[in-house]
Amino acid sequence: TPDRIASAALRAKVMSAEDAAGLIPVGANVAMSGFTGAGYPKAVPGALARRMTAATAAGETLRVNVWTGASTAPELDGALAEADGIELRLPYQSDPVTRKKINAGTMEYLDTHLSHVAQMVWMGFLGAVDIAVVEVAGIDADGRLVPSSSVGNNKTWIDRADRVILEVNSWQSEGLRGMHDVYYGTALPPDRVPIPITGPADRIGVPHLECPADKVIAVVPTDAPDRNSGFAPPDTVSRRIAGHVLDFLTAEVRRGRLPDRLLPIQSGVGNIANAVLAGLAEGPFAGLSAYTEVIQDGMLDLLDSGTLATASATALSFSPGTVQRFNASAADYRDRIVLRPQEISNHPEVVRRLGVIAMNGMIEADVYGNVNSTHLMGSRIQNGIGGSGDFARNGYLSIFLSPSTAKDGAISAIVPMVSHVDHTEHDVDIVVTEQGLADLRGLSPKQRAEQVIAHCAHPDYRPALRDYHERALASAYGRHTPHLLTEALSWHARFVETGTMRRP
Ligand code: 0RQ
Repeated sequence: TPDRIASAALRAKVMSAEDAAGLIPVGANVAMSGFTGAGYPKAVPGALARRMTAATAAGETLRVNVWTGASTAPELDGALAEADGIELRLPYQSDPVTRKKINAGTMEYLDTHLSHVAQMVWMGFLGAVDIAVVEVAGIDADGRLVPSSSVGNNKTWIDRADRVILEVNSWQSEGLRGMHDVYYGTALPPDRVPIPITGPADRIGVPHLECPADKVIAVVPTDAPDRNSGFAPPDTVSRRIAGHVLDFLTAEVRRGRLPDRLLPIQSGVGNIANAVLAGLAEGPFAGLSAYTEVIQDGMLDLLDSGTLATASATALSFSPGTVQRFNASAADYRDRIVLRPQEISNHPEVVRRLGVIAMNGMIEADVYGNVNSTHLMGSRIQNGIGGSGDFARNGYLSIFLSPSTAKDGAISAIVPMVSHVDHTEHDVDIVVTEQGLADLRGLSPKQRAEQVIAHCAHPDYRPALRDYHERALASAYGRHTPHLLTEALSWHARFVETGTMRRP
């Protein structure tokens, strides 16, 4: 690891994770690196969690607020949540222990659009960044930092923090050097200028992070892999969903509403998104581009096959097998992959300009096209909105995907009224389940309901949805978006009471 720390000034600050964690004050706003299990600090959070547990045993309380790029890993979110050490968490998580504490009401969680976090910090809406803990892949002799497998909010964390702890992870591939594009041109209103990206792979910044050496209070060498969770091989349901999306895109090209090479694609996280990417590999497309936030296995396969020419993102999130292959040849991808700060990878201005095709998973949609991406039964958080809103509202096409049922059919993903709204009917163009695809563009609410019920609902729930819609049409207070107010959320209530949305 000393090879990775070329700056003598920073090499002098090398210390253990325990010593570094000891520098984090009680109650601090701690801004950490990490995005979808990539590029998060591997050692200091665990050491901080041990300090917290020791404090509790001694009758004291040591809690901090934790800000990140997006989701991290058991070594960060899991360890700190287990130690009951997080007062408030933002902006996205997918950790089981964290989820449990949030839903038990013992941890505060602020679920924010990922592109908004950096500007919120610059505007002072969230308070001061007391300390940043950032993983890098190396430190150059002049003190410049080589970013790691995600960029996330790291530029903002380092710029705004009073003190910075760096973890230098020698597990990260040296081939990452030069892949990043860190834009230092952002400003606050009224001094903003256009973000000069007109093509998905444009480079507008520098390949490193800048950090004054005197801000750095500790440097901790590590050698540990990213989370690298695996993907389930596409099953029948996800293959069908992918098939509907591909048929739709092909038809849009035929109708002249999309170019042959489509428009830059954005794909969410998870197995279904991965299956859609696998489907693209089998389709007729070549030379495509991606303007997205995460590059996962499916996208790397597309880059390898030439289906995808270039990909812009803020993080790499591979399975254990794929990351080995990638790390061994990362340098070969430098001209095709650009990793940017998340405020740029998800920037509404750029997403709108490029005309991104946004494809994201959802928990449920209602018959009128409102989408819930985050809450189970209206109250229990699953993960968070992540970047889905950044892309959905501003994309050229906004597509939401889900199996038509969850929990072995006990839950319908198509409901009379969503129990929580992340993406309003105004932000949703297409809803897809394994049953089919509903194209909601240009349709009134009543017309949308017909499409969603006919094409997306599971046959077991279709008659009940039709019945609801017909009765609402006949007797609702208003007939524009007809609802039966005392019944609209009764499916969710029934599930909470009986364990199924099915009628007895
Ligand atoms: O639960 O894990 O207990 O089995 O939700 O569902 O079907 O495996 O689908 O992995 O694609 O996740 C919306 C959560 C879908 C995800 C969501 C339960 C289901 C299962 C996962 P189990 P699936 P996916 C870019 C974009 C928001 C962030 C986003 C997500 C679990 O896509 O977090 O889009 N999106 N970011 O059983 C009860 C329902 C359910 C349900 C699913 N209707 N009721 N449970 N589940 N539907 C990436 C970033 O921003 C970083």
